[in-house]
Amino acid sequence: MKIRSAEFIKSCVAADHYPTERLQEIALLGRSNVGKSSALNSLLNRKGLAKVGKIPGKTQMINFFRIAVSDSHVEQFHLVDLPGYGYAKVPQSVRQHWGPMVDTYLTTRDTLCGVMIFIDIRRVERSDIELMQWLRTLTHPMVVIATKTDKVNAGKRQACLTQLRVGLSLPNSTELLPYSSYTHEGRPEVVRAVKNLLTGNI
Ligand SMILES: Nc1nc2c(ncn2[C@@H]2O[C@H](COP(=O)(O)OP(=O)(O)OP(=O)(O)O)[C@@H](O)[C@H]2O)c(=O)[nH]1
Ligand SMILES: [Mg+2]
Repeated sequence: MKIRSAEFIKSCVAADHYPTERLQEIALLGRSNVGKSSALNSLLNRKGLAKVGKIPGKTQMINFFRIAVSDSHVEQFHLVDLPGYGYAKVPQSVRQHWGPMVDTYLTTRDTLCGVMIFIDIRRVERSDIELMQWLRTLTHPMVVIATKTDKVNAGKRQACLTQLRVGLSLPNSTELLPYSSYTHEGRPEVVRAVKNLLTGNI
């Protein structure tokens, strides 16, 4: 699946502002600062398309991107970059707003065909476990991405992935893909997973 173009469409907080264009959507979910926006850019090979930040809480709205690809099964789709959850330093007032915003998106958006959940390969936190428990009740097709693999020695990767699978109680049927936005490690596998979500093969 070759990326032909990738463009930002709009940022939204409320459902009545979501794009009306009915393309299939894949949402990127995960803790603040785990690297969702960076992954979106690196997967698409577009630096700066989604805003990235050193300080958690960079993405504060629901950001829609239109992606066009060369592929026999898929032409266009949306990637949706969501604000992160679970970072204590984000003010309570802001966190209270994000919850319902993301919840509304995930529970009402009928073009949503899958979610990519980003977890730091180095640790599973309580907020990750809570997110997974809640997502299971929504039954969206999902893949889990273990991010920032460049932070872990190659020799320790497998142990970290096993720990992550156990920590999240992930069944073997749920894909767990290692990825680094810095080195692009795991890119072909993640792109394949995106295609599988779009074509209903996950
Ligand atoms: N080492 C390493 N750092 C990364 C990687 N991906 C992202 N980062 C860094 O992690 C920080 C957060 O990245 P973002 O992409 O903004 O994270 P986010 O999940 O979108 O965060 P929110 O928008 O706050 O939810 C930035 O300083 C990135 O440079 C990675 O694969 N490896
Ligand atoms: Mg972000």
